[in-house]
Amino acid sequence: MKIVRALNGHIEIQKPIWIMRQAGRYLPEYRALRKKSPNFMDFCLNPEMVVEATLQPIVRFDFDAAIIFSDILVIPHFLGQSVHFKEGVGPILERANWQELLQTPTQEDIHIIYESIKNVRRELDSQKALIGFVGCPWTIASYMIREGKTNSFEGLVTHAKTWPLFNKLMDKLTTVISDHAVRQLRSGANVVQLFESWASAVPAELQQMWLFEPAEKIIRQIQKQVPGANVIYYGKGIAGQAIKNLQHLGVGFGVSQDTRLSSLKDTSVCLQGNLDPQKLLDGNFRGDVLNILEFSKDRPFIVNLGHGILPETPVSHVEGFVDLVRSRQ
Ligand code: 1CP
Repeated sequence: MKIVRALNGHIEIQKPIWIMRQAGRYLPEYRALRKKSPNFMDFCLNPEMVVEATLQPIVRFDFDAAIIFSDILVIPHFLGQSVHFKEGVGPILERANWQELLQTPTQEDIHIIYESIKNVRRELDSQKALIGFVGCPWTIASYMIREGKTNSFEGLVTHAKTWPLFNKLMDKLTTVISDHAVRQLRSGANVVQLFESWASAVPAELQQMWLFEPAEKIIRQIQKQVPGANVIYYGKGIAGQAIKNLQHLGVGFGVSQDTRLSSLKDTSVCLQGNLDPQKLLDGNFRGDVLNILEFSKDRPFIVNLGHGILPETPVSHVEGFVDLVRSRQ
């Protein structure tokens, strides 16, 4: 598996490629499938639909990896905080009974996700990696503590600092997220990606406590339970600091479009990403892709976007992107 080899420091001439959020909103076949299950959480917990949605981008683009169709917010769902997805607004999480939530274990129905992983692994070409994923504690907590308010991040950090049970919630999330990652790997995922999508909302003086300490605990727990596990840490907007703080753990790092690859030229870790999703949408991505390929030619690297693909992206642009990467021998 090319992606696993890259994560283990191997320099591939033709770089492996997959796209964050590749199994979703921009694909017509996904939208057709999704219509059959109006409730998004039901869709995530329907093993047949999950297998189909996971494999759709592989059938179409022959990516080097499939990412299991799920969501980072299955964790609050299985901790008993109900999650709704409102079209045009995003996820809305209801007010929870926090004392109870902090004391109860994750509902066992979460095993449906592990069944789906087993089923995908059986159907997927053996040369292609299956990626499992989790959201990191801060990113998940930032949705949980908004309790029904919509997607404004204004005042979130102050809210978190003054929220009486915030540290307890972060500890609980660290434990259940580690467990979710381990169980995905044990079910057949070859790689696990940690998404810290809202990392840049955290002020510098809180990065250690809210981002890097929980991430280190999760990664160490994964490595203890699954020796040799392949892990990618994606912290949007903070790749440089993440590498400084976590590189001793031997994981790969996602790089969002707001970080210049040249600022990371001295690192030897496996990097992933960096193409601006807006450029893929607009179709003016050729120069940037060539720069990424030039930067990565002597290092372990996974071609990807810097963040998730935008829903309006034309399928033909994705084809052009893949062809360009594969045309480099
Ligand atoms: O109606 C729909 O189809 C709902 C849209 C959707 C989809 C397709 C949501 C709601 N989640 C997903 C799937 C999803 N989410 C995947 C599956 C595989 C894939 O798409 O390839 C993954 C990896 C995620 C991860 C995720 N969910 C993140 C982290 C990654 C990132 O892009 O930063 C975050 C922050 C979420 C929260 C979330 N879930 C859904 C929405 C609308 C949101 C808010 C962020 C956003 O607008 O995407």
